[in-house]
Amino acid sequence: MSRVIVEAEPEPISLNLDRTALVIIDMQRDFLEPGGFGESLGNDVSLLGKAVGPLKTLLARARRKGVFVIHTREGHRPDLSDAPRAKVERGAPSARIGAPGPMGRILIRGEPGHDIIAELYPAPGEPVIDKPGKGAFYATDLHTVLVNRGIESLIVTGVTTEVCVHTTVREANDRGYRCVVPSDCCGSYFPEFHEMGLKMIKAQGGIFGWVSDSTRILSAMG
Ligand code: C5J
Repeated sequence: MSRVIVEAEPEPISLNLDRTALVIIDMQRDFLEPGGFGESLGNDVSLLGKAVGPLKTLLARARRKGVFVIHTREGHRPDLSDAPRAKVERGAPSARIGAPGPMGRILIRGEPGHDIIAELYPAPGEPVIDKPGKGAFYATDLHTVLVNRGIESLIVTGVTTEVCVHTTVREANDRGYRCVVPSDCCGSYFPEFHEMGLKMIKAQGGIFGWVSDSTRILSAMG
């Protein structure tokens, strides 16, 4: 057993690295790359890009230490049969799920913009969970994959802090996982939402989990 103590708020968290997964949420081209769907909506994608460097370092260390790595992608079937109308019929018609975007149809599986950015591309054998919702547990087999690996703790990273990362942490907490979020390995188009999202996780004695950063996690991992 490889147990480490990670400095975090509201208190240090003890992780058995053999039973910990690094979960990388939705680091997709359309959310992060200049010229993608996120930027076409007027967002400053460099705010998300700040997370790539620290996350790349954490991913490399996790791989070296044998920590289970899992990736997710938000998206839908090309025929939109798994996309609720409430989600599809939102926003300007040209910016809706399934509409033609700058990197292919918006949030459709198999389109270039739906793919994971090159810097964090999944290695062979690392599961990729295609999720139709914001939370990575909703309508996916993520829980089964984690249970089968004996995972009890998650390092949750990715974008965006207050949407898919937050929803996933809440879902994970309800399913009994202990979650730590490295603040520099996630990001939001809205810096104030990023800050508040992290505050919400660690408030009230860690109501949904713990917040740390890549430096403190790397130092604990060794
Ligand atoms: C994610 C979103 N991944 N903001 N999606 O957070 O729609």
